[in-house]
Amino acid sequence: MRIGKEGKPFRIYKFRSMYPDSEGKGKWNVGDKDDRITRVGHFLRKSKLDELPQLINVFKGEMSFVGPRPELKHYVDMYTDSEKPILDLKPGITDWASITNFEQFKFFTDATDPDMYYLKCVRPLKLRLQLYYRYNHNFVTDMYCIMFTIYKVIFHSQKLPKKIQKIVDEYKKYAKRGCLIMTSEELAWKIRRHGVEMTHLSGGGHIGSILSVADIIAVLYIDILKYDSNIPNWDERDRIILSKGHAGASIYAALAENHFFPIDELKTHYANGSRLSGHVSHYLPGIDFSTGSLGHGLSAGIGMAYAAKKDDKEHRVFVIMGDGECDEGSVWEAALFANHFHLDNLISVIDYNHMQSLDFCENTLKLENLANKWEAFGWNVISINGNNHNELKRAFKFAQTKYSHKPTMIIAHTIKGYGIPFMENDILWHYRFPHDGWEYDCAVNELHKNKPQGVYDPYTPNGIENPILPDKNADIYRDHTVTATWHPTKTNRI
Ligand SMILES: Cc1ncc(C[n+]2csc(CCOP(=O)(O)OP(=O)(O)O)c2C)c(N)n1
Ligand SMILES: [Mg+2]
Repeated sequence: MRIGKEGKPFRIYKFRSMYPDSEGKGKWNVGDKDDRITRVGHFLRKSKLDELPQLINVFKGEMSFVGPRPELKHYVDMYTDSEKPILDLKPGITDWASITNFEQFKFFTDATDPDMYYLKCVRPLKLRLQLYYRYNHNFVTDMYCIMFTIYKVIFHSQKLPKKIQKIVDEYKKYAKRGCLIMTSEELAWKIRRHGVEMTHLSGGGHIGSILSVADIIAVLYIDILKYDSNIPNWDERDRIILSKGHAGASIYAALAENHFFPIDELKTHYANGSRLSGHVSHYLPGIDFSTGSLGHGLSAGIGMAYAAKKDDKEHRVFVIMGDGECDEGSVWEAALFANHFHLDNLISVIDYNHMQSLDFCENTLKLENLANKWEAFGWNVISINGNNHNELKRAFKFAQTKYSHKPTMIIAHTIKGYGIPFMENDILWHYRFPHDGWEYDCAVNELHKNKPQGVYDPYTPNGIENPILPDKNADIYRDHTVTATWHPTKTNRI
């Protein structure tokens, strides 16, 4: 059985290539030395003729000639929100992923655990290509795909269409440096998990701010930014500035997960003498600009974008700011400059969580209507849900339109503390770190409730057994803003 359009299961027709009763014995995935395959089966699989009976599925209306290859149910169950649109299409006999092939058999032959290889090495690229197909296919590309499939089957050619080759090359670059591709959702989860551990161990940091921006950073590092961790200062890399530098742990985690430095070093966050200072430090490979004093990142990014234009360079500059940070006058001076010099190579994001350090932004200094303000300053403005990966990816893709002659501002509506319900929208967690006891135990277990399958938690692989729970006096689910009526620091002025 396979999963078809809109998640409906159907029986797929295939020529048998295995001995009877082989299914379910051992692995789901099959390498070409697997002794469950018959001799004729080897021939059928190599020549791809085992797929031919799927013409019956096509005539029954369950499949198309071209479309994402149908998956087994347990793999479809693992689809993240941004992967689910693959199910909008009828599955097909061939697609970009199947013609890419990328030496699947070789992978499986060498693999001691073919299932793990499928999960970590084959599936990520396959899903990328299927999503690419989902959003870019039309009649002409389908015809091209069919012809290419026939060509490859006859000539066993490794040649690929240019666009597909580009995606595969990107994948191989990752594979070469030992990094198995992650989805942005997986990286976001890891950023959150590292963030909890780093702030817990160091007794410092801004966990609410880290959780708020984790999705933005993850989408940038997985789907958008051009970089090579082997050459951190590569001249053509995209530049990125986390202007809300107090959330530095988020970008440190993304860099470590992408092999800029060892993951173990994350444990030194905030420690004396560590390169991972509490606020973002350029002593680390992959960091373009130190931040922490709010209000400077946009100006620095604009300098970089302006220089890139002057030097005729193709790279882009990304700046992530906080909404509270927009209280700084320097932000608006920079806004004028970027418009005046038509910096369409500059993409900025505001992590619009409506909170700053002690209160809601609107109680501190009114920002509304934020989108109108940036528009009035001449920027291209996109408002989205900044904790939704699909919306983030679409916004960044849209912002990539060159020659618009305008800088782009993505107003990303987020939730401070996102991912750990008792921290969400509670200002307490701007400065407070998860302490020993229920705070740490519950934070970890809340994250584990939404852990994507296949992601490994290096600190508490299975979450925390027998966690300490908050007692009835715990300071939880209360309004901790300075304007809250009960608050001991409430002043008459406010
Ligand atoms: C120039 C400057 N003033 C004050 C601070 C202290 N400070 C640290 S975080 C913060 C609030 C930032 O809020 P926001 O930009 O909304 O970021 P969030 O934590 O909500 O993501 C402040 C005022 C600072 N780091 N820099
Ligand atoms: Mg904020």
